[in-house]
Amino acid sequence: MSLNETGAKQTTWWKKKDVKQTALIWVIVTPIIGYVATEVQVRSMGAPASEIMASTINLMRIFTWAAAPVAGLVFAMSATVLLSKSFYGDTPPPEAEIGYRNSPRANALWVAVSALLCLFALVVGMVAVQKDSASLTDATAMEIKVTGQQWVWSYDYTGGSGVRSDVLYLPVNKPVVFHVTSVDVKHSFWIVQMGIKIDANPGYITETAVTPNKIGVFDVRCAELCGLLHAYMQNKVHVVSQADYDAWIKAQSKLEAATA
Ligand SMILES: [Cu+2]
Repeated sequence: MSLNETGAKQTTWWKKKDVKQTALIWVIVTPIIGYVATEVQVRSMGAPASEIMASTINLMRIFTWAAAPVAGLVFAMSATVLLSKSFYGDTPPPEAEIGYRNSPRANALWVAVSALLCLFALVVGMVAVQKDSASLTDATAMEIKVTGQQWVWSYDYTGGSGVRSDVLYLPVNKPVVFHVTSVDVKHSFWIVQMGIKIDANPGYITETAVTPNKIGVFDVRCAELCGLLHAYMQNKVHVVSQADYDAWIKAQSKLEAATA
């Protein structure tokens, strides 16, 4: 207890009922927000099919858990105010007079914590981007040209085969660089479970790279609203063994020779 300037007894700030209530709500909602937000994001995209996706999911978890206490505090303060500060009298309540009092210490703390969180997100994010873009310069990578057009993706396999297809086949554990472009409007090439996404712009070639590390069938989507049938602009990527991939390329080349 301490005395304020009018001589009345004043409770220490952290012993006040509002503060205790806010702290309690904060402690309860923070883990709920963190858990629900990470799990909803992670599960909606399926199991990772590349190292990049695994590290992206990891990054999403870290960022979401770092942000959860901030969201929790905003929620707790709002809930406290909404639940216990309603007033129905004709005249303003006495505490309305002291409602807006600036606290330099609280401001300083808020700025410092925000700055630290931003710095943390920046550094951790830049390290992840650096790591992910390393595969772009891999000399052993195979190269595929990706073309977006309303509303289909097509793939040209370089390396002399001359094969063009509207499904993507990739050998497992082999780095691949995509050269992405569009013939009409802007699209965005996105392999969901491999965690890569890059704009497909008419007149430009953008590049992204990945090493698929799991055999299976995964989703390719367009991630840029590109017209009426945008939602249907999707197909599959089949990740297969090197032998199956070679057989598929061979079969496709024969097919194209026969129809030429
Ligand atoms: Cu599109």
